[in-house]
Amino acid sequence: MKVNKWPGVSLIVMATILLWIKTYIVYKTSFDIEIDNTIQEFILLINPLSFLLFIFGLGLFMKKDRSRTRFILSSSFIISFILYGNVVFYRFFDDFLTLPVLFQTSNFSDLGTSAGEIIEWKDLFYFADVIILALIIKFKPNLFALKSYSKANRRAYFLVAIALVFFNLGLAETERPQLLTRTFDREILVKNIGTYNYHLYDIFLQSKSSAQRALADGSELADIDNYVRATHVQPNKEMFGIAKGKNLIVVSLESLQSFPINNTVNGEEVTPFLNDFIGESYYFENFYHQTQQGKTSDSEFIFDNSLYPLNRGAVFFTHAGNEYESMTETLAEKGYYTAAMHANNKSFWNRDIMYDSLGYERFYSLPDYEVTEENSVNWGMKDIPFFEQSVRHMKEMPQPFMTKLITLTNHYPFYLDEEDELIEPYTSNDGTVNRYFQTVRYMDEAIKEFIQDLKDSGIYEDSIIVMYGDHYGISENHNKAMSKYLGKEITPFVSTQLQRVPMIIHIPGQVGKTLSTVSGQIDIKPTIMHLLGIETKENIQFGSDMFSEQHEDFIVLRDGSFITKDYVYTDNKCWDKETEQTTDMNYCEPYKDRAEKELQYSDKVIYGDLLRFYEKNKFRDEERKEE
Ligand code: GP9
Ligand code: MN
Repeated sequence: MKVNKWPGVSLIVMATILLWIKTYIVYKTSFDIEIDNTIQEFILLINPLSFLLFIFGLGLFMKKDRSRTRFILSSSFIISFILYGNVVFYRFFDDFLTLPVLFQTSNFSDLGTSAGEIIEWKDLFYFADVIILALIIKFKPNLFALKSYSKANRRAYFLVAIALVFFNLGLAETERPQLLTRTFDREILVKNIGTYNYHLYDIFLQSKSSAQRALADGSELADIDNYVRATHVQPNKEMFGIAKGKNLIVVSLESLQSFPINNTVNGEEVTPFLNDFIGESYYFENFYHQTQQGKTSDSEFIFDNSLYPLNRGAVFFTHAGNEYESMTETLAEKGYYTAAMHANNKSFWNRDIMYDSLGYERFYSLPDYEVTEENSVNWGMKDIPFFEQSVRHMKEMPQPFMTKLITLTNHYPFYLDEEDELIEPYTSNDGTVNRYFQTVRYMDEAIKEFIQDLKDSGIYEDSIIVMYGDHYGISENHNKAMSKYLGKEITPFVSTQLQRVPMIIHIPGQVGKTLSTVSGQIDIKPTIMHLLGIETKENIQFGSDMFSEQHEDFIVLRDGSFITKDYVYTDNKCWDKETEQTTDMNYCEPYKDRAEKELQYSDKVIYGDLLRFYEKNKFRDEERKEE
């Protein structure tokens, strides 16, 4: 009789290999995972392995033959079932399962009616490996006879599994830096860490936020509400309701900072159209982005809620299940048709789920656009065709509507097709910075055509148009080239000033002007709501009307830096705006506590999901009673 040197292991190895191969086949046949290069394909191939080795490896701790085989067979079935669940979900929603979605049963009411259509007999193939395994166990039980094996064997086995985890994570990290802290997109996660590890990660995220949520009881709200009341400023009365009943068109300008505005490269204007457009609009020249790791999604979050995003991760991912009081939802209540438009995967930044929470009625995403090889570059659809097709959709919308368009071409690494290069690149050793001016120039052209299109279709005169830069495009890694362009050293002060992004509000019939109040994305919601004639003083919000005479010159960035009328606090130092040098900390001191408090309060609202306890007027009624 042949002696099996690793008794029991052969069953584990067989179950692992079968399920591994099957998972890879399922990746390739049942999901639409985009692979750009061989390293990505390789990561996709190995990513199920570590998880499977761990789970099946638990069998090594089982002494009895029977319990081990039973454990392996049932694990194999359960894992296959989860995989199959994803396949079915994907057929219907074109997305991977997440825990919150599983519990959002409304999603499944649609699914229930058509379950018969999406589950087929041939789906039994998804369990082929489990069936093979069961047959082997039944007919060749001796193959897996048990002998005890040493601790050393077990240790060696798990060391291999652990090494694999790190190998996989290492590769994934080079392909996608900050994969786990930023959690971009389910497809990217599954592609890099595998569908099983992705579920573990999802469970981890979910339980962390559930715990924080469970510990909150709403008593925290009184302090926060007091703070918001105390810092509330009266909106500008003359501007209140000035755009009442008009459509609201919001354009999120990808990676556009303020420095190219009214500036030149090689003697040519970088944003010729915007420079003119600003002349007939309100332009806020000291307006800061307040985003962190969630980039575009963070700016969207601030825009809709006037709350700060989180310091780690993207709140769009981590707290999509929260109760919010978004601008979009309020507008919908006031009779607006509300839509978001972005020609990308709908699950990028978890938008599909978060937009539901924020109350968007419709999300025009990738399938709503005709995207071809020719009209795409860099991250996807080019801005010009994107705007063009978006206007076509807008013509079909009931009015008044609120729509948010998210541009994409001016995204790192700033690549363009030659025919779209309208100006020469900048000349430095840094290709990123050199190209940035060209992609910004392209964006300017796209906006020009967009505005013309809106005019031609008669939408322009009935709409207010709000455009803002979502976050920086040029990071501090490019200080050298930026220093050459700006002709000065990039100190932490200059870096902070570079966090300014354009903010443009165009109101038909208004002449407009340039305003220099220190403001930020946190102010967008109250400002727009007032223009549309909607009161916001009953809300928990950290921004205020930028048109108000009382609007304070004070903005807190998400990293704790802040900007006042005359000073900038960053890098633990206080800087004088006039001299651009560090100055006595005493000038910044009075604002420090406040900046910290704001961020903490905002975080509390999100972590504790406090808005679910917030009843408008409740605190005010109590105040009145006390009076
Ligand atoms: C992706 C787009 C870009 O859909 O919004 O995201 P970013 O990397 O800028 O956050
Ligand atoms: Mn962006």
